[in-house]
Amino acid sequence: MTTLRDAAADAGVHVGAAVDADSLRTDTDYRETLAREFDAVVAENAMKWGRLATGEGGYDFADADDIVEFAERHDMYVRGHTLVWHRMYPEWLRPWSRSEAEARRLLRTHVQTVAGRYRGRVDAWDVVNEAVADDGGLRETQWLEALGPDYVAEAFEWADAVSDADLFYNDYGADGRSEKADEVYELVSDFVARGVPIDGVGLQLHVFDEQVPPADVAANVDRLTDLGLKVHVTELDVGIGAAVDDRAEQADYYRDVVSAAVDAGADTVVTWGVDDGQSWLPVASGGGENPLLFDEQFRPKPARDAVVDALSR
Ligand code: 9MR
Repeated sequence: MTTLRDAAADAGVHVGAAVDADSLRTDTDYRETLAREFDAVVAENAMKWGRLATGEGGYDFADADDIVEFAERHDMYVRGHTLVWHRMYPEWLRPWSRSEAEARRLLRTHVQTVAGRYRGRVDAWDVVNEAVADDGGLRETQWLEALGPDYVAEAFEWADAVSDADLFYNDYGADGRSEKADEVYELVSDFVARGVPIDGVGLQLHVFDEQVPPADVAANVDRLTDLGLKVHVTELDVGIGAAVDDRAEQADYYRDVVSAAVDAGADTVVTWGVDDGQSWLPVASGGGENPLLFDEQFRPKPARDAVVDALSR
């Protein structure tokens, strides 16, 4: 049977999954499915600041290291997620209670500690995640408030100084044609024009309220690659009962959207989890369920075969 991994290798792309360090340690099916079917990983949570931090200035890299070591043992491409985000950061940080200089020093030190530690081992970093607001402009975050609008570009400069990974801007709701997709396009076009060291854009592609037309994804990938940027689909999942009605429709959508993205030049496709038993989707949003390529028993679903098809054409 052709695995996802085989099909991706033939297509010259990576196919990955977001992983959880505990499952990797404790669940044999999880480990075997991941190693057999995927050639790329991203830590679903283990590289977020709030998970890494042990106290002011302290770090515990055990979970993140386990994921990277697993990837190395199985010859996998590693996406790092994420250095700068407005969520899941340590409670003690309180950027709003700091001077601008102190907030900048703390954020820069964090970016450089983590990106520096994994130099040569993480292949692509989501340097900044979800900095664009849903209704336009930059999202009002603690970082915008503390540092001003240049913090996004600064983060890329800081990461570039210590890392040889490809540096990505990653966001949701910017996958196809939307005002937010245009905002992200403007942001990264400006970075390219100004020589900010950005290498790519991550389109999350969580599909749980309505389908993003594959042709729109292709058009977006096209215009981003025309800027000279790489494009990764970074967090793909497709909720049944919301965006699609059943497994067959889910498979069709996976096939169409993956082939549209890859044909337009996306070179990595990552699903936000391995199996339906462990997805953020049902709990977090109510926007459908069972969104991934393997069921709770790690049996391949029609969607998995559809992605093999999409990559084999
Ligand atoms: O799936 C992740 C969930 O387990 C975490 O509780 C949550 C907060 O850290 O983040 C989820 O992953 C998000 C990702 O980091 C960024 N894009 C949206 C993802 C789903 O919410």
